[in-house]
Amino acid sequence: MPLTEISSFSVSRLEILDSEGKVDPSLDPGLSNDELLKLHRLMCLGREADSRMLKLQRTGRLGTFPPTAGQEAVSVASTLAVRKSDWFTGAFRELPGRLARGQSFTQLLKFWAGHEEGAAVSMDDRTIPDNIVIASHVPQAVGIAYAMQLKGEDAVVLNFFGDGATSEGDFHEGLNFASVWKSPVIFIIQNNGWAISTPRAKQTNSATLAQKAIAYDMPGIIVDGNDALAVYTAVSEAAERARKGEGPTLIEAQTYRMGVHTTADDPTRYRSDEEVAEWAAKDPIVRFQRYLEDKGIWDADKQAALEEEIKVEVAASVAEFEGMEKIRPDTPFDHVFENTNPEMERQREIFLENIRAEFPEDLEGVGDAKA
Ligand SMILES: Cc1ncc(C[n+]2csc(CCOP(=O)(O)OP(=O)(O)O)c2C)c(N)n1
Ligand SMILES: [Mg+2]
Repeated sequence: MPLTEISSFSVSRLEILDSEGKVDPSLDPGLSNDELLKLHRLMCLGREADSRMLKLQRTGRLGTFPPTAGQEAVSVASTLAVRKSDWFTGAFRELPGRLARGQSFTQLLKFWAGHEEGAAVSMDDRTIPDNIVIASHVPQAVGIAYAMQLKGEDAVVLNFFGDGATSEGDFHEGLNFASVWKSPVIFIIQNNGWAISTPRAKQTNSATLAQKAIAYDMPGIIVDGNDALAVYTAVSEAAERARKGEGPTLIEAQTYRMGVHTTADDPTRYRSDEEVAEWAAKDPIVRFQRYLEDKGIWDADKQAALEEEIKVEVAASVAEFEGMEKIRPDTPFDHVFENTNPEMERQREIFLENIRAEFPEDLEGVGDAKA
């Protein structure tokens, strides 16, 4: 009986802009100047919005949230590579992509302030709110894609999640069925090397995350996630395949979160200053800016003017957010079931007792709790 090789595989990595911002002309996706400047503006907007959120949280004006600085290229370039009629399903580190998608910063602030309106998106926008339960939105994204197939629409679904999510059963179940049904999903792993304090090496023994696509017989590719052009190219190709009925793609975007996991985390306890410095030198925005300068369409004065304009825009959203009516801290209890029940009310009362004891100011001027 011969030993026959049934399958073999390789995994490729795409980088178009190096860390100095030098482009490989043979791979340049050829975006127009307007498209390039829009991409840059949205990455800068994401960075400023994120930094304002951090200040709001540190001064007690916003709840816990997961900062996105360092990961702007993945979500913005992916979003711009698909159409408005496609779907956007993210985890919780896609603030810049959400802004690129057209969600208002005020609404996103409401979301992180625990205001239910922040999660009330119109289905016409095809942009699903943040998903905190790791990987549970992967099968949901496949379900949306399958529905698009049944309805005969050519819409594709962007589905973002982190490296840690690839260890969850939901990830594998989602990929399996997307491939069986040839559903139009683009799975994008934001591989930032860490799942809170768990490093990538302790997450999986696989040499790459992209190779997990092989088992499900779909294309898997690694991209430099801090290179907006590489992300744009990989997502455009995946979208084109999906629209032709050729099924899903898995993209491993290698990136780094420059800040804390969430505002409740202290990363100095588990990662080194050297590692952070190494990634700071690969900043996706600085790199893109150099590329634009080399093309002769950008300079330091234009950058300063853009940053000023964005600061004003972000400040206006913050002012709108801060002007909104104060919400009762127990409103989440209103939204668990259509009709409340004794157990829910018992838990609400325990919650309110704790608030009364520790944060009585949160109950001032918000009216009575709903019974
Ligand atoms: C099912 C589930 N388990 C645990 C958690 C707690 N948790 C929140 S974020 C996180 C790590 C996620 O890591 P990764 O998927 O790499 O995303 P990143 O935070 O790096 O963007 C964990 C374990 C959760 N939210 N959901
Ligand atoms: Mg991670």
